[in-house]
Amino acid sequence: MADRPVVFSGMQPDGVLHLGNLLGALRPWVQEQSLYRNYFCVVDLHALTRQEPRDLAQKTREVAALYLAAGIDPEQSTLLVQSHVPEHAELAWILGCFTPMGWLERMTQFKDRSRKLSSERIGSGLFSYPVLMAADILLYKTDLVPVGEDQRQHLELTRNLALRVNRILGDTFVIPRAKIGSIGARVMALDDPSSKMSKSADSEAGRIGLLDPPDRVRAKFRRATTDSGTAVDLETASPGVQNLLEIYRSLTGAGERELAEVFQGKGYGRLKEVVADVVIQELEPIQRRCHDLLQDPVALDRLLADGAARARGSAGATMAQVRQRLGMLPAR
Ligand code: ATP
Ligand code: LTN
Repeated sequence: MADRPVVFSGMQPDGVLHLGNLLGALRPWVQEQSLYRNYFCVVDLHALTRQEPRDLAQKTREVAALYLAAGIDPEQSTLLVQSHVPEHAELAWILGCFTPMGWLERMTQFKDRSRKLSSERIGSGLFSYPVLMAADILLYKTDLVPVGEDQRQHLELTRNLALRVNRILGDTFVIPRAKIGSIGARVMALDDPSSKMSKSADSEAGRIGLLDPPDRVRAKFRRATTDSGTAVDLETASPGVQNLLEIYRSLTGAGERELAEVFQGKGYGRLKEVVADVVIQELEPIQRRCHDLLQDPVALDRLLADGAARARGSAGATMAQVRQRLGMLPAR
């Protein structure tokens, strides 16, 4: 067990998880969890950067329940809440002292988000968000970080930061690698295939919530943006149609030839129905299990407490090493 590569990943409890989160991250985590020593985190401190932490405790439980419902096995993987392991925030402060402002200024996610807010509403936490993410990853000497395509730039910053600190302090951190799938790593919004499906977008119509009932899923797919064409291949179809085909491929494992066999000449109305069907079929058992898990919050909290205790073992060891290399006076 100890010699398996370490995997770390997380999601913010700032809304209901959606199909993009499932296909880009959660499903790949589940599919490969037996190969690695895994830490799957609910990153509640990151969610504070949205500055409207409504129902944080409830949403934290809900994300944890969805991890489990989708197939994360707490025997095989450590499931933790970020704020239960204070070493995350401590290492983030230290790493922040070694992070050039210019690196953070280049982050496209920061630029996108801050463009939408007045400067009074941009907390410095939003700016240093990637430093906390680097701390999450480096704390566990992580080898691999399975994420969606949108996180590639944050991972690059994490690697550069680890290299920089290793140069200053001597070899301390493992240099992690992003693990981004070839299908499902960028699910687009159903109502606007030029932007990714997102928890925080204003329009509900663009995302399929993992807890959406079947009729809502079907209605959203019916209204999905397509066009008046007939192409059902991944090269020439319009972005909205390609997105539907990608979702289908990700859930069924169908190859490009099969896409043509299933959908050629059927019209986009039929494509939407079939994709809605496979999505509903995928979500049904997840929703059932999630509902059951949320019936017993005490058991869920206990499981999260176990996860935090396990995580603190590794996190504490890394922090002891970091403090010693920085020359901090040990507390007696
Ligand atoms: P927001 O859009 O509000 O920032 P989010 O939906 O991106 O939120 P996160 O908690 O930031 O949610 O992301 C959790 C994981 O899901 C990350 O690994 C991220 O890369 C992945 N992910 C998010 N959106 C998509 C998407 N549309 N397609 C594929 N993967 C995604
Ligand atoms: N920034 C990530 C969430 C996140 C994360 C992490 C992902 C926070 N810490 C560590 C992987 C590893 C996002 O998806 N928006």
